[in-house]
Amino acid sequence: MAAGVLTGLGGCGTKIGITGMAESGAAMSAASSADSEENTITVGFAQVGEESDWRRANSVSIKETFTSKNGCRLLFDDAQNEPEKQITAIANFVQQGVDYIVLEPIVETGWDTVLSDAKAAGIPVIVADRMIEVEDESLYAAWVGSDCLLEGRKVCEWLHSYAESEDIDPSELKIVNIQGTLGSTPQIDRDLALTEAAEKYGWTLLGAERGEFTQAKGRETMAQFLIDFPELNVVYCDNDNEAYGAIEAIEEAGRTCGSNIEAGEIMILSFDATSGGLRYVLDGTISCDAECNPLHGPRIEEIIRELEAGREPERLQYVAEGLYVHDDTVETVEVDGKSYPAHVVTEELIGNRVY
Ligand code: GYE
Repeated sequence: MAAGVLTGLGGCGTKIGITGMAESGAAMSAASSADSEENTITVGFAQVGEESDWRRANSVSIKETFTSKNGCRLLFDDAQNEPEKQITAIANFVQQGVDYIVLEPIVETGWDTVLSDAKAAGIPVIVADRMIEVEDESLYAAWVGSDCLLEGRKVCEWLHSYAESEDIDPSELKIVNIQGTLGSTPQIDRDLALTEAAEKYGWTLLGAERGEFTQAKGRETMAQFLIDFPELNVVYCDNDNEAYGAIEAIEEAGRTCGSNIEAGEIMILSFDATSGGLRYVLDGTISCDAECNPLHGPRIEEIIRELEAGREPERLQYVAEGLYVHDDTVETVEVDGKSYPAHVVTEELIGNRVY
């Protein structure tokens, strides 16, 4: 299988090069390149698409991690948000006999057959970002990503506490939901948190429509919501790019975004907390934004390193993430008995953000 040995701290295969000190230059470089070839780890990476700022930052993280300098050969496939294409990408990686397959799945289902083929070929699969639903859990070695249900619950608990401290009756919260790609983990889990909270607290859920995690679709969906539900006062966006689109549509309709819904503002809630999203939180356009961290490259590298060393990586690896808000009305939120701080966004915080 993978010929490289993950040693050192620098990256994938670091056994590159120091061979044949006494050889002539030409022979030495031939030996070196054969040796580095032998030690190179080939990673087939199946990416979702380019739908969002989060995704672009994620792709950069992957490309910066799996470099030839780090002893890796990266085969990067962009499925352009089409599940069929992504299955084909995995099938191709199997056929090419890569050392590892890394899958960031568009949707959760449909993976059993192609991942069984990977298993039969002896290629370990690492799943990152979104999750998959498979009958045989041994079809992948480990998963790393965000707890999207927790993200959703934090945002909903923030809304609940905010409304309470402003004396807003729960039924007066008239919410629309701009949904991410249907069947993807962040859509399923963030929206589940919303429907659960709406039920629990008695909020009014006016509608849920797809926004595909993109700015263009977010804008189109929001424009329609404003026509269908002029009474709406809260927009729950499944990511920042949808929020950007929603903001455009709201401002075009002559309305204002902000937390003061009693004064007629429309409150925006969002996910990702990219620097663009946080800038909107700072100026009050977005009220609350839950972090979703896209920098998975080094985390996946660590998993590969464990596997190369013959160890079993932890199966489910959740990334710790923060909650960001415009003002200090709510200082902490509680989910499942655990308390999480709501960080008021500052210029400095945005400056330190790398995505
Ligand atoms: O929130 C969104 C992206 O899967 C967690 O996908 C990821 C989501 C992220 O397009 O912006």
